[in-house]
Amino acid sequence: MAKPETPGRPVPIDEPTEPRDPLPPPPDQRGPDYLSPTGQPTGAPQATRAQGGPYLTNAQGVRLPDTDHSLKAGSRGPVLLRDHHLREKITHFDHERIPERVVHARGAAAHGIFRAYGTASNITKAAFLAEGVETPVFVRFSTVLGSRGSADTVRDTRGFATKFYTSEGVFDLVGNNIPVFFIQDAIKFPDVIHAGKPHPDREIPQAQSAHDTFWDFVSLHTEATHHTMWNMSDRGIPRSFRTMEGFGVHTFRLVAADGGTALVKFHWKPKAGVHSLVWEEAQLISGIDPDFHRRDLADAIESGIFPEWEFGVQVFPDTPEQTFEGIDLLDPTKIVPEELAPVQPIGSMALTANPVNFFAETEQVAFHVGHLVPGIDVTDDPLLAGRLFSYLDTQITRLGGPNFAQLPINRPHNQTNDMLRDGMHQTAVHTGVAPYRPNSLDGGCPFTAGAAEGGYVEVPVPVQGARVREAPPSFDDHFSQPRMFWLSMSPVERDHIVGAYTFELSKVTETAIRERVLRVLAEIDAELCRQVAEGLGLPAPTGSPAQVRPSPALSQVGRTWPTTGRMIGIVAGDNDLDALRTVRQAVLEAGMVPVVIAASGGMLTGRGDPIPVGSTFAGARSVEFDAVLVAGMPAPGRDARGARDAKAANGKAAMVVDPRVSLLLHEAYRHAKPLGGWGDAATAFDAAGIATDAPGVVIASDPAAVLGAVTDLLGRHRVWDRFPAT
Ligand code: HDE
Repeated sequence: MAKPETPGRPVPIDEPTEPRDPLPPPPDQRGPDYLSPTGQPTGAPQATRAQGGPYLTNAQGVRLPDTDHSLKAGSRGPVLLRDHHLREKITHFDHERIPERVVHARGAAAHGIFRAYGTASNITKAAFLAEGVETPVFVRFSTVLGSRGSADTVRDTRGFATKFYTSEGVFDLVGNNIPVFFIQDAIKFPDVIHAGKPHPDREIPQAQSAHDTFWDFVSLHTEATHHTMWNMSDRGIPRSFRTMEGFGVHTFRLVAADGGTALVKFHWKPKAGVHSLVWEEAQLISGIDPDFHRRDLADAIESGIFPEWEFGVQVFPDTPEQTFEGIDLLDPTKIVPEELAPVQPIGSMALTANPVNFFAETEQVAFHVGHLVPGIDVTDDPLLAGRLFSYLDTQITRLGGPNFAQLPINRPHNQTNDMLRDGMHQTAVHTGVAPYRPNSLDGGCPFTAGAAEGGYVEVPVPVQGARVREAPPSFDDHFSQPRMFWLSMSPVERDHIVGAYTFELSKVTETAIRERVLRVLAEIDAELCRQVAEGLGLPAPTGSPAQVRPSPALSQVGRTWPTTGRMIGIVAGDNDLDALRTVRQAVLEAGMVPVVIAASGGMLTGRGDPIPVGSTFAGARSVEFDAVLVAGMPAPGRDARGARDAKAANGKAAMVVDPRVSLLLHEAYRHAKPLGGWGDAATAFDAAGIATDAPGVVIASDPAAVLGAVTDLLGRHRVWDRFPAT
């Protein structure tokens, strides 16, 4: 039936009697083409549409004639209390937020697929680790200390939590990008987090460890020294989630089909290599693009450059001592060097799809170290024991009750048949009258499953001991592994560590705390301690560092990695478009992302097809790129007042080079990024004060050769020999 027409209102349309798809938007209201970051049209995915039907309704399904005006007594009169739509809309909005995670609040996630090689089948019966099995996964990366809205590139540990939706139930590997933890016993977790979080009076600093309480705690609890050392290294400022290693941290126990057990440590190895930012770059990004890591992950996946990791295990015999080569496997502040126990690959993971709704997926996902499947069990690591309690507990507050496993992102993909009932936010309509067992009313179902039917049977490890509040003597060594880490670093990585300690401690106001940290550093290495003390203007104490062997596998430097997915900024003008076109295409073919940076947006036009401008001198900053090329020499931008002023004052180079290009090149140079150029690009480098024969600066007449040389340099991530280490 046609609706009556209201004067001054759009003409109503016939109501459908059956639900139907959203009406197509009129041509003048169509959105822009949906492009991936590489400029490929992708088309808006079906799931990103907000509408589920042709008409707006309220929560009860009643169609609404208006959602822009409250119900009033006359158009200038008071709003009426009986306006249910107004109250429902505002009330729902008022309750849109849930508490953020108490730690790891800031995160980003993606869906993917895990494929098992089958190489672990001799040590675990876990079905998802059998050869060729593919398992959907959801992975959330996070920082630890910052709030939900904090910047991505702060110096911190990163969470690396993976939910495997296996055929036998959900397995969560809730790991970090650092293989050790601050504390050896979960009972100290509130202490370490209270110390790391902003000060309770002013609530500053946000997402930083550079403050008194953090350093007070870690210098008083020297078991934190190893983790802190990793934080102060380049691992604390990853280039991308895609270039981070992941670690299960604790030792786990695997159970084979024949009942045999082995102890293991889990590792994720990024196929793109392990890469970091430099500290100044990380700080700049915090302001320029606080969403840097989140954006990088989403852009890469959307462009089809799927981040990949290899999954591996270090395997140790399950002896009663639970040690390996003298290392206590239950101590989460210790690693086992890969030279002693190589990481054996058992599968690989690719992240292939972005979440379509951040809240429903990334925010509501609930990980738990106790989500285990047959074939994987925990050990008596006292840190792990506390975690087994904490995660379920925290979800009840965060997700508002005990039924969070029913949320779509948390639901197992296999059948569940629990007898958990009722409670806040219960969405299932359970049938039957006998949610207990055994019963005779529901046909005796469900039955329990022994190991033969795929039931989860805990390993019957004997337990004994007096009830004491103490740690074993093997937990007392707090310095030999931090020293091993320090000795394993290349000179440039050591420079970065010295710089990080000096920076952080210079933000500490209490001299007593700085002095206490120096005493800890003296136990790691005299030279490290001396250099940091010098930077702080304090005397360097002496210590007695242990004799240890380095573990070369800990260094990020010296290896060559694929460059897929790297961002190449190309500064260009309208001149020599043929070379630009060729290089841009070659960058794309190499699986990297070219971003043409020009004086103004739109298209570069000249001979041949126009070339899209990806960023402008006003919008681009060096920190967005892994390498920068100069395609010929661009003229100053339209609003480059600095260039015109410089033209009056200075010589030839400054006359023609936009100062924002100089800043871009200079920053990229300072951050040890590969640089290249052809044509008259040397002028731009001259203007930026960069020697064209400096390490990692490739100027040549053949653009393809320049790109080749820059790509080779990028394979080693940064040109560290540009700044020989002290
Ligand atoms: Fe966590 N941790 N944690 N943690 N953790 C949480 O659980 C906790 C620890 C880790 O993306 C919380 O759902 C205790 C080590 C990640 O959703 C909470 C202890 C490792 C994430 C919690 C630790 C982690 C969390 C807060 C000391 C690396 C984010 C929100 C015994 C192996 C997961 C939540 C996500 C989150 C407790 C130590 C990794 C409060 C008590 C060690 C990656 O339950």
